[in-house]
Amino acid sequence: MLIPSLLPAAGLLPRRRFLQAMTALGSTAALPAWAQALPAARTGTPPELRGPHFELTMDYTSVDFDGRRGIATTLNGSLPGPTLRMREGETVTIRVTNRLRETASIHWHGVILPFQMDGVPGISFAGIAPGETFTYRFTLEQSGTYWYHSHSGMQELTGIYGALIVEPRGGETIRAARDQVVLLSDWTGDDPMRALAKLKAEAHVYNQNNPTLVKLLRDARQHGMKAALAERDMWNAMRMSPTDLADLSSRVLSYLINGQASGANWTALFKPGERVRLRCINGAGNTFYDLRIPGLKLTVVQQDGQNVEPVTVDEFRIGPGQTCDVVVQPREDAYTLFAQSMDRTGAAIGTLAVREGLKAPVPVLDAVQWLSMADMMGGMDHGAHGGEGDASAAMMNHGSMDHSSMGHGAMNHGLADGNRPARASAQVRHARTEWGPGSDMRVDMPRANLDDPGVGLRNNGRRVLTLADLHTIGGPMDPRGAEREIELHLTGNMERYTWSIDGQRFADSKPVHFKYGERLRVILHNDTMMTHPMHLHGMWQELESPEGKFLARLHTIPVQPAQRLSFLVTADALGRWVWHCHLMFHMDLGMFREVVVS
Ligand SMILES: [Cu+2]
Repeated sequence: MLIPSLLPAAGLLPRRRFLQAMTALGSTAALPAWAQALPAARTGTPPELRGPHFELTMDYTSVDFDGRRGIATTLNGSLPGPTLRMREGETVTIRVTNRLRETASIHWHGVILPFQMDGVPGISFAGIAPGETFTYRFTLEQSGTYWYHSHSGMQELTGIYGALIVEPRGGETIRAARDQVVLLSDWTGDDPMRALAKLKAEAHVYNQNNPTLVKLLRDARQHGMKAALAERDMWNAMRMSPTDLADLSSRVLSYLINGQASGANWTALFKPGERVRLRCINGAGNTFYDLRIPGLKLTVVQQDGQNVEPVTVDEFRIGPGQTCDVVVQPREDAYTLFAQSMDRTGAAIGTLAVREGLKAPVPVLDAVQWLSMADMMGGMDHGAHGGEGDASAAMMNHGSMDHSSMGHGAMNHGLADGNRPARASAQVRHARTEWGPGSDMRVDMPRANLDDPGVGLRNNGRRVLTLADLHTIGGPMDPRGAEREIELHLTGNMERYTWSIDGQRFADSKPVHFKYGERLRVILHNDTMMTHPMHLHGMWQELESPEGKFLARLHTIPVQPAQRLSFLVTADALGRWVWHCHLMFHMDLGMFREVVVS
């Protein structure tokens, strides 16, 4: 049984914030008078600025993405903002001036720095008030491909982001004749806050792939009408959709490469035979991209700024917040850079070519794959129930069972010294707060398979990168095992369009505490049907295999539906940090925690 919606969800949106956003940004339907004369944003490969001193100014500009017009918030008039090049070991100063009508901020995503420079309003600092300039100053202790973005309101969705490249102290070890930033993002044709309000009112409003009569008849032909109807009954009983892959779709989003929609055909140049490094960054507010370049192998050399043992693939999925550097060696005249959205409603498309004006064939979008039972329930053996129509909601633990006897808090499973488990515990501990309206499903038998490329990429005939393929060169940063284990559950209620951690929104939560200097293990357990790219500020997340073997140092970890994974953290950064899902709406609605290191 599901908990029924008790309130008209749209009414929950704070009205004041909604009005503010509407006034500040206007809407695409009718631009306010003040916005009519705005300069157009510069798009395409952005200008590059070199350190150690940088000046950035936020202001409003107009944009037009293949006919989808609107007002963007941009940096130095450019979308994406300038690419910032810095050097490892350098102390940089970045002066950010806010000419917007609202408080703004910049967060340096993946950069290890003092928390006062981290740029999260209300946690790290007060934010940058309209008309003010804030000076960021920090020393770079790392190198690699990173990016920066606003951490205020919906400014990231409306254009405040750019690439940040830190050159290694000892020179590049990744050999390439050319180096090109490929910054993927998305643009809401609608005002983001209005799109959010629509999702609150009707969670599936932008889903273009909901099962149709045509698909029912096709399934019935293949599997028989009884089985086809049983499957639909099951999804209906759970009040969920097997195609719930993205909250927003191309109905309301334009998919961009370096600030250009497909019609602009953004092009990167090369000479045949050259090794070309593509620094792929996903700066989208909502979109997971599946990127491939038909005809070219992609050698992954860096993930989240950290060099990895090279692995050659045909395709990789990149979620909001993640970066992935690949080296390619093109020999023909032109190739299509094809980044389809995870829900297959559109793609960001560009070209790699020996000169401007060329195009290569563009693949058709892949067919939509439905979420599987494993995405729903994890590792149970469901064979016995298939197609019989008895896959009821109760069986899947949708709130009908009494779990009051399982009152484990998810936190503070302290372990005595000398009793450091080599691997994460497999026993699922749902927090008490998960039995509430904030959570509409709980997975009791999660899957731990890190070699799953995820829905849409399974068995597609291409070699697809998975988390299990990533091996950061040099191994873990800290040889110690975990002294303590924390388990956090990613939760949500699709009917109400709410997102939370352990069933609690940020507003109702207490900070997570790390002890300064400790090495701890964090288990992330996804009790929803969506993939959440989880980003921790200030410290690295060192992903491990289910057997407890170190895999990769990451700032953003995508956790698939019904998946349970773990990583180690060294709490070596004092102060107040945050940890959140990098899907903007999920973050805004409460899949967000403060982390205090003391
Ligand atoms: Cu999320």
